[in-house]
Amino acid sequence: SGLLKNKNLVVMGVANKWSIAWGIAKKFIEHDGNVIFTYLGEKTKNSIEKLLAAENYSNALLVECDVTNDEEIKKTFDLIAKSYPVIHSVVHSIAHAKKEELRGNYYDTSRDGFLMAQNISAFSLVKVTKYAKDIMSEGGAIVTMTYLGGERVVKNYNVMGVAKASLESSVKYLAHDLGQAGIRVNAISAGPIKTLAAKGVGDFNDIASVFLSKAPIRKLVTHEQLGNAALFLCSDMGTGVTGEVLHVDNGFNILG
Ligand code: 0WD
Repeated sequence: SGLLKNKNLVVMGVANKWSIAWGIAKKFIEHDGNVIFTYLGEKTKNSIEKLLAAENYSNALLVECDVTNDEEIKKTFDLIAKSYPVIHSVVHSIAHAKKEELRGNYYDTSRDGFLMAQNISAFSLVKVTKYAKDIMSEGGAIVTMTYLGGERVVKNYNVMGVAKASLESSVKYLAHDLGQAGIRVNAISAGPIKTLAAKGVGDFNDIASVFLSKAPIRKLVTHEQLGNAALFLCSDMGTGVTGEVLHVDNGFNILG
């Protein structure tokens, strides 16, 4: 049977069928997990409902959650607790920056653009963790999505790279906070994959073609591979792993 049998998992950040979060959710469903979705905006809710109907998984709980709003994050987990008094995992697959700041020079980043990227892409994990942990009474795993641009300079990634550095550091501090509660906190550092968010990054196609020609395994990573990594981290296979940034990037990060 599935590796997630009897586990309740919250997936945040499905926007459409290309979303990394959808690849992860499908894998969780395949492994018998009970998946709860949070979404931003009514349009997104409709598209998740369509995706779920196509998977014959129509009874999922869907909760609206704008992660810039503390009160809404709290309400989200209060509402989830009414149907699922215990959850075992949260997948945070959310990021946002101003499109015009994902190109050109980093020094041109605006103050509000910097704060917005940090707010949505990094701080949100902190608040989500704060409210999720209260219903993770059996322990479990929190997983977020990051990118190499948080460790090194990747052309055009700019303000989002700095937000990912903050996110990866938050993963370590949160892992430290919650280790004794049996809650593991990890990040998956994904190779470039064509999604709506990726389209916002300047010259994304160039980033993808350099990746294709140089990664030790000369392929783009797939949604399924990212789903499998999240499955590992969120299942009992992943016990012992916390505060980690797991690269699922066909080895690209080892190159100098
Ligand atoms: O190459 C890639 N696509 C990579 C993505 C490589 C490595 C990492 N990642 C990361 C992203 O930075 C992000 O953290 O993976 C995560 C998921 O991104 P994705 O699957 O590539 O993109 P997408 O399908 O657009 O999902 C991100 C979603 C938003 O979509 P839009 O396009 O509408 O901004 O994050 C959600 C939203 O659904 N989101 C929010 N959710 C709640 N509250 C908010 C918000 N304020 N803002 C954005």
